[in-house]
Amino acid sequence: MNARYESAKEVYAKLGIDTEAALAKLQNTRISMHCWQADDVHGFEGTGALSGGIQTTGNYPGLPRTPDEVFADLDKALSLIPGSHKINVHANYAIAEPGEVIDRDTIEPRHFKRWVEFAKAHNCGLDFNPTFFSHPKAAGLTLTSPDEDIRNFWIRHGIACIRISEHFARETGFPCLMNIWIGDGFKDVPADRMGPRMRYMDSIDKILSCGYDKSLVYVALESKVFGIGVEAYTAGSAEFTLSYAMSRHLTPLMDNGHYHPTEVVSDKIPALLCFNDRIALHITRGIRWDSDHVVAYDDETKEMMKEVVRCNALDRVFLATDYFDASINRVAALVIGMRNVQKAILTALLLPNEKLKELQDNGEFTKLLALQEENKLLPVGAVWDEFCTRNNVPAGSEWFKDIEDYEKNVQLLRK
Ligand code: RNT
Ligand code: ZN
Repeated sequence: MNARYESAKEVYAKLGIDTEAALAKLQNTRISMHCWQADDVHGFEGTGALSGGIQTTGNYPGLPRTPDEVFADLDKALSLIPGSHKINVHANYAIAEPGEVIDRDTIEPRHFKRWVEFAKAHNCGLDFNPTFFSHPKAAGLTLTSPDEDIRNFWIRHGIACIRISEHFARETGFPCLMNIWIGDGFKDVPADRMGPRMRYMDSIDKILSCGYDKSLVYVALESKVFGIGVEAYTAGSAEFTLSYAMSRHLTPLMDNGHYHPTEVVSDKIPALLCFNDRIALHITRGIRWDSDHVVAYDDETKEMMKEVVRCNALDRVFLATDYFDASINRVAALVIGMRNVQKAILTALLLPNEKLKELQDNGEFTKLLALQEENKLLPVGAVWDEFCTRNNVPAGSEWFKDIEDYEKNVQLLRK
């Protein structure tokens, strides 16, 4: 018996909060861990630089060079993250047979065999993302291109990805979220804002018209306000993607790095939950811009998770991490961000949410503020450590020793 946990349990019990119930809910909450933090979004195609207006910065040693090394790193990360999760895979992580040449429009489920094996071995689900960037045909526009050949190529890619998503769901037993995000846009003031959006609409309509099992695959659409090189205009703006997703009964996806800096996704979550059965999140941390820093246990992460919990929507929100920092140990980056999302969920689960709502409804705003502020120092850390221990994962900062060993014995040997 852990004395710290027992004492925290009592503190919470006095507030009417059941720590065991919170632990059970956290145990059942899967977060989709993005594979692409492992290797700076390179993927396995061996093609050139990252494009699409996203960027990794930094050159920390230990970058994995092969699929084997990526899988080893993901395995290490999962071993330090409590609970069972999902892995979020991008299409550019396809693995061709030796000597086989594949392109984005010819990928098939068999090219992701190792991802399915990895997921099964780790009791993970799999989510999927078409990759509409880092490709010769993505030098300009993709699904919004006025060039029919280019547009058709990317439509074929989208359809290929739906097939792979169905396969993932069947193989793992978990529905697969397939998220469409394109970096299409313009550096400077466009002459035609509607044309690209109409073509985007038509392209996604064509992808979806391939037909798929909606109980297996949830198609999401992610918005973005700008990207590097597309500062003036993006086709997939918030209004476009939300309207499209809702009109086609898809799942809207919000990445909290993709809005104007004073907008907060925490406030958008309950708004979208009023109208959508399911929504999806990319949890990230922007510093000054969509910088994709590792998720911290910060106010907005906590506020977002509070909304998911307070709306009783843990089973209606697809949670995923999305960031890429190449300036620190990449495995540690995965562990830190995933654990922080979990800590934020736990923090939300350990609040007297019903009581606080009552205070609001009764107009008792002084007391509401007082309690909200005092609640910030409740002993959530002791409950979190208990969660880690029960899941056979190091508690506190103990896990970092593993990273130091792994870095020394594995990552730094990759020259
Ligand atoms: C880019 C989007 C998108 C990507 C991944 C790699 O700004 O956030 O989700 O991060 O597709
Ligand atoms: Zn994202």
